Amino acid sequence: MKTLWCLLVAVVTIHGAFGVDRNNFKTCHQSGFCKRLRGFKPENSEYTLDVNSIIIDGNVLIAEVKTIDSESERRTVLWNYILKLSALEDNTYRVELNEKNPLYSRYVPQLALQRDPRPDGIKLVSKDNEKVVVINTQGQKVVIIAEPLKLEFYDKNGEVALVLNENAQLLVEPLRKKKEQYDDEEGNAVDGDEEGTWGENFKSHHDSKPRGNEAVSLDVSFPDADQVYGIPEHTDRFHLATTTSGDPYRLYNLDVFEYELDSRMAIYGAIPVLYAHGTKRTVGVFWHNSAETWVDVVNYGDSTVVSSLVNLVTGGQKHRIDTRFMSESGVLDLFVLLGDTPADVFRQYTTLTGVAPLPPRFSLAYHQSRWNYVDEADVRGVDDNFDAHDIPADVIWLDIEYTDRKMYFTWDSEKFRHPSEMVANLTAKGRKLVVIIDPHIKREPGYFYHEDATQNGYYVKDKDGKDYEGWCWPGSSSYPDFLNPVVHNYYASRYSFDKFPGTSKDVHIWNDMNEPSVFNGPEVTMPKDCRHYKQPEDGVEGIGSFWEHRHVHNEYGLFYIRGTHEGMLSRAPNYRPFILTRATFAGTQRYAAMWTGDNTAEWGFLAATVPMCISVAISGVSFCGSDVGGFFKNPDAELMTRWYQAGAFQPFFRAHSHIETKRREPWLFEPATTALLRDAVRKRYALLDFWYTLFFEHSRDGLPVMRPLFQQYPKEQATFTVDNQYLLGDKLLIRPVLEQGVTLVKVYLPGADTHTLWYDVDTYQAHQANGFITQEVNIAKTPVYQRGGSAVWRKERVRRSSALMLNDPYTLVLALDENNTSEGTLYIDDGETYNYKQKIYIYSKVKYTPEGITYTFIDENASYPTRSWVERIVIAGIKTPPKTAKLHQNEKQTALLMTLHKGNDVLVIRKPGASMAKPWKIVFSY
Ligand code: NBV
Repeated sequence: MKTLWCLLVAVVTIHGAFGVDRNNFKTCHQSGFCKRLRGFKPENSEYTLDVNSIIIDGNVLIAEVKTIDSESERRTVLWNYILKLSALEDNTYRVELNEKNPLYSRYVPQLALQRDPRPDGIKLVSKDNEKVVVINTQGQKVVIIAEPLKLEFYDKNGEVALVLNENAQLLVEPLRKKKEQYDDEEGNAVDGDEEGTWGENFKSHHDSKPRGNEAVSLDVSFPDADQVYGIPEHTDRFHLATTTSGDPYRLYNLDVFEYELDSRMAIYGAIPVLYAHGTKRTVGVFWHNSAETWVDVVNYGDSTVVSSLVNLVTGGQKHRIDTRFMSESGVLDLFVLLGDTPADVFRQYTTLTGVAPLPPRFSLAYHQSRWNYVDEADVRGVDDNFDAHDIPADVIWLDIEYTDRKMYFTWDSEKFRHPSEMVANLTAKGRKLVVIIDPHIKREPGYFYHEDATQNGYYVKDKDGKDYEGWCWPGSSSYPDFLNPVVHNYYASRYSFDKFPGTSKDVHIWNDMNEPSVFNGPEVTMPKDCRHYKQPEDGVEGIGSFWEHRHVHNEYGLFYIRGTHEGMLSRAPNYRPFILTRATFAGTQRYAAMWTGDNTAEWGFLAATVPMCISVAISGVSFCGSDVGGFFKNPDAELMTRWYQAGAFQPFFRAHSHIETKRREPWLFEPATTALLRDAVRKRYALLDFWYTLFFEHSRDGLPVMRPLFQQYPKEQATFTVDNQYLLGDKLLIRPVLEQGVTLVKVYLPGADTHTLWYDVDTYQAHQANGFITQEVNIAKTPVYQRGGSAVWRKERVRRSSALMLNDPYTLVLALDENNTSEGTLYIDDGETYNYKQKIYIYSKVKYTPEGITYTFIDENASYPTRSWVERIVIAGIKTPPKTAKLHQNEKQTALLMTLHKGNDVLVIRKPGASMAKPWKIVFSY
């Protein structure tokens, strides 16, 4: 039966109509709680605060909340809850609501937060029968209205910024025991509960729901907001759409075969953070929940929202957005990020969930992948061809076929007989290998992993407590329960060099299929009633002694990559690991980079890479990319070229393709196309140190590397909906060509009110920011602009890999602003170890004024013995060129040569020769 099913999948893959099979995935209507909760629209919320119960304990306000049957005259109390409001560092509040005496504990994600959030102070300002007012140390006020319960969060100007339960959609379904069944008049067994409470069906799958209904829901309103963003991963545009017609946005990690564009369907990742932005302020909410979640959005400014509704709710005011989170289970736990700028909220989110640690430098370079490089000779050929065609490359990837019949941590002994030699060949040129390791384990007698897992009970259990068996690449498979610390340790230990022979510190890891993907499971994933490890609690047995998969689903993939991370750190403690993951959740950034999964070689999918990656970037995961060229189907030369050009300016730059596509390494195209691909890759390498500096700064400030325009230009309304352009840091503006056959593109240049200049990086032509310009684009052109006022460091020498560039000289590009100044930063270290933690690095600032240029160390007590020096300085937009320039370094002075170019506004200082290991300055005279 299983073999037949697998064959069917293969046949559909090859011959079936292209596109997602929507029947495999639930609509809101087919998802019991989504249907139930969407229909829940009480006029008034039943939740009421007991003002007399309030206590303040440290930074937390604790109070009792009751649901009250308002219809009954005696105001019967239906259920008792505890509300907690905590004031946290960085202008953040946390709101938790749970039953006072729950039947079982409810699941709280274990890995999303980087640590226990740090407290801020809270002060009770006033309290009467109607409301309670508190403030944090920033003076930001929260008003809790008692009946019906409502929480208003104020901004620093004293205006309401965000309201919880304004629309009475707060709900925490009480946990209860199943009633005895009895027979109804027709003789059917019924339990007196609403249909579906104790079990649901989807297609041929039955979900046994042993705890019954346990959903949570809350509405969040954002007065004055123009747009909301976040809650990836979806293929929809960047600013979220009103969901009143159609389904809400769904967050449920799923392996969606041939996913479609412009969709609110769930795909591989789920990061439940949402931001609301308008010209007045930016705020955000982080819904701390790992269960299946749906999010509704109503933007009263959208033309699709009927005007009567606008009038009814907002009195005709169009700047307002209502949202609503609904989760199948878990605790109601919401973090409120009070901003008030976009950068503030993005940072507040990473203060909670962490930042990406400094990646190894090679991982920011170009990666070459394919499903599959078939054997060692193939890998060798690909590696050599990069050199033969003068195209830099840092990493070659091996997909699932390198293993012995999809048994991870093994090699196919025919095709990969000498993995160590293969790796050594790559590392000789400074290149690395990445191999795939998936979570599913082949149930193969004699396979050590399977044997160990079966004997020691490492697998996730099915609803009856037996090892769960699903179907995946290796055939019959089981799934280790990474929630169990013992399993986590076992899995991590598999990465030690003796246990995974053929690997070295230069072999890094790709974790795919970690949603988890189960071919024959409901919605291609694990049944929700599977059982996971739960830390034992005294006296708790039965249903309360394990977590169900439904509680932890969106966090499973994160548990997995955390194990990988741990394993790689233990195998080589001083080397920074690189991990790529497909499934994401809040906190993923602390362990891995992500990519957008199995896209298609079509223009729309190229365009989708920008909104998809900026959405995850503002949700903490800056290290994002897509399969360059498209995974399914064969790109033509133009699409391939545009994808390389776009990918060269996105954080994770990897070409990858499906096993059934034509081979498409860069040299397999016409020479003219190969030249364009080469050029795109070289552009990436020239900017590697710029990328590396951005990631270093992200590790310190938690801000996105790839930024939406509104982050830097928050008052400029036109930026709010731009999702075909973005910024790298605050310096480069990228407008990749995402359309077929165009010779002109429109580019929005922000910053008119501050007289910002944008310099075309290819020509140094300056544009005064003033909204849209039309840019000519031939097939070689990617519109990239450097902001006037910024300095960007480049390395122009072509090498085979980034490692060979380590000590290469720099070119400094200074783009001047209207005051004739510019500045920028640079981070330098060895690119691969943790020695930077011992202050072995350089973090420097370069500053240009008409008097001269200074290069100083920001972190004065850190240093790194770089052999790099300054080869060239380009000053764009210079109005009065100096007559002489003198370098001062190490108590020596050297006169420098300069040439003036292009309408006399580009000055080039030739071979200044300054060492980057020590501060220096250049002094001009006029
Ligand atoms: O491991 C094979 C593929 C991989 O190439 C791709 O990048 C992943 O997203 N994998 C999915 C499994 C199935 C693809 C149809």
